[in-house]
Amino acid sequence: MIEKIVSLILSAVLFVSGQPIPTVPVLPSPTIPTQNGVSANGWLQVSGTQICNERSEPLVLHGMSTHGLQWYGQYAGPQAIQNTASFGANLFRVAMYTGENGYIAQPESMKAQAIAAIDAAIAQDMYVILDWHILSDGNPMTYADQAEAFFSDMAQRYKDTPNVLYEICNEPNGNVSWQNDVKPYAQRMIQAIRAHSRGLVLVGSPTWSQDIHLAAADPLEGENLLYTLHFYTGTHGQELRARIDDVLNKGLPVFVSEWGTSRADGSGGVFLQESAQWLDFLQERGISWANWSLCDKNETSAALKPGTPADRAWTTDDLSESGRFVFERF
Ligand code: DCB
Repeated sequence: MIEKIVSLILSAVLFVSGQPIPTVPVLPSPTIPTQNGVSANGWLQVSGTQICNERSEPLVLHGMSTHGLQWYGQYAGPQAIQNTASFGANLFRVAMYTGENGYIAQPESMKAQAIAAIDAAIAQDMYVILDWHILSDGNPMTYADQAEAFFSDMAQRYKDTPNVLYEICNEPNGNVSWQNDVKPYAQRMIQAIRAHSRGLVLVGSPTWSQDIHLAAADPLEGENLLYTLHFYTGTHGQELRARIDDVLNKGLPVFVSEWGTSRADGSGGVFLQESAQWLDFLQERGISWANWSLCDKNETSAALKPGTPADRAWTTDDLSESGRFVFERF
């Protein structure tokens, strides 16, 4: 509203002065390093249930997740990432699907795209999650060999770069167990990553990364590990929040590496009241989050209006209802 008034006054002034009339204000760019960016905070570490910076001060990360790089790769490019940073995000999640014509089908091009996105986020002083986005391949063990080679390579590549967080399995689902599948998979990936990097490692759990209670009952050994909890505010509520508190009370750290303002299928709603309740809950606990997703797909969880170009600055006018709500919360 205030923006509308300001832009109206601006238009009137410029009209009188004979200058061209801008329709909507353009965002500041490029992003300058901020207090909550990597240059000010350095390597992250887990202390108790909290993420801390290099000086052991608590730090919370907020940002966007891409949609699948194989479909919406343009929104993982330098301009889109800069735009996201300009709205105040200090986190960017690069969702590299394994199935669905992703990494397993085209490893070289997917990897190149992921690297380009990570490097663009680094250039914006952001923390960046490299997400091995298992979904239709519900059991992470299915492509454990490929995952191990990939993470070993990437951890080596970014071993001196404090920006990168490693999310080893987006959402295990279907007939998969923590004890027999996800935990042994995680142990393997952690070993592969730790051979090179001390970066944070984010670990999923069965039922689309909702079963953190199963993980907490049989936790992983190691440093700088966090358990991911994913939710969609039109589907998930109090039950998952209670799970988070139980896990925190056990002293284990939680990271919301994906959540949406929609139903769990990415559509329906948007559920903004429920979303506000969720974000307040996370904020009270200092839990970091990334929102699904930065794309213009015709689904309510998408942050951009259909047709929004990826190669220019965005104004709030380019954001969907979900996008406006989420970007406001950065
Ligand atoms: C997760 C996935 C993510 C998925 C979103 C929304 O899946 F990590 O990949 O994104 O949540 O469902 C959706 C996109 C669609 C796309 C579809 C397939 O928004 O545009 O067509 O992926 O690639 C979840 C999360 C939770 C639950 C189920 C799914 N759940 N799921 O609780 O039932 O089945 O994808």
